[in-house]
Amino acid sequence: MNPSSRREFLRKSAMLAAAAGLYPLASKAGKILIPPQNNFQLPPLPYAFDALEPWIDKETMRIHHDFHHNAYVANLNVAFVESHIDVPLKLEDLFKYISAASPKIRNNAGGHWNHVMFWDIMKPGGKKEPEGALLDAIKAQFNSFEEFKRKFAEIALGRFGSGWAWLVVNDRKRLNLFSLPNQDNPLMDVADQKGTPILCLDVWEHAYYLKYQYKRYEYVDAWWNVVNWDEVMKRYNEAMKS
Ligand code: MN3
Repeated sequence: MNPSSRREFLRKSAMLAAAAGLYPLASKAGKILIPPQNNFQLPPLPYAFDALEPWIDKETMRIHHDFHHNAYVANLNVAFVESHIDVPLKLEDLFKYISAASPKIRNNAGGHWNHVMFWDIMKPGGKKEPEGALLDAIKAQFNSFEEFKRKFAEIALGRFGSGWAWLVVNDRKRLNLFSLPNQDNPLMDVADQKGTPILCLDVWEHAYYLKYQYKRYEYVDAWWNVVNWDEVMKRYNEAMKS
């Protein structure tokens, strides 16, 4: 092995070790005290199940949070026990090396993290549109807020099967819109487009089928009424600073 390919080999090995929780995610920090089967817990929904009515119905929210999201959390804990690796301190760290983890960890870590973000970027009675630096950036890149919404909806509707639509700040500090399949997210090394997510939309059928059936376009259209623009602007400003 020549010196440069040896360096590359060592670099990749270190990344795999980090993904496996060996370094520096957990073992350097000492023993993790929480029992592994309970490392991840389902956070409560930040509002009542019926808070997003009439746009997203109570029953959909209850099932989505208490059963779907809960299952990702439960399965994630099981996946770490099965894999015999330490649990990372932060999922964001794990995502950088997720290609080295099992499909069960990838799907359920994404499922857990994405839903926490999804609940946070929604709220009842929020602003109708963003303001300040984010609105300026949207207008500069998409011409108008309406045009941005049209493009975002197009991406959400264009995702074949299950997945998410994402708005991110990319490494050039530009906004970018795309969708990813299943529970993948833009922080994962496997994602074909990456960035810091500031807005996301779950377009799995479980997110809308009870109320909207096959009419995903009606769900996407209604969803704009419950976007928590204060939270999205906060995420935008943090992404621009980092
Ligand atoms: Mn979902």
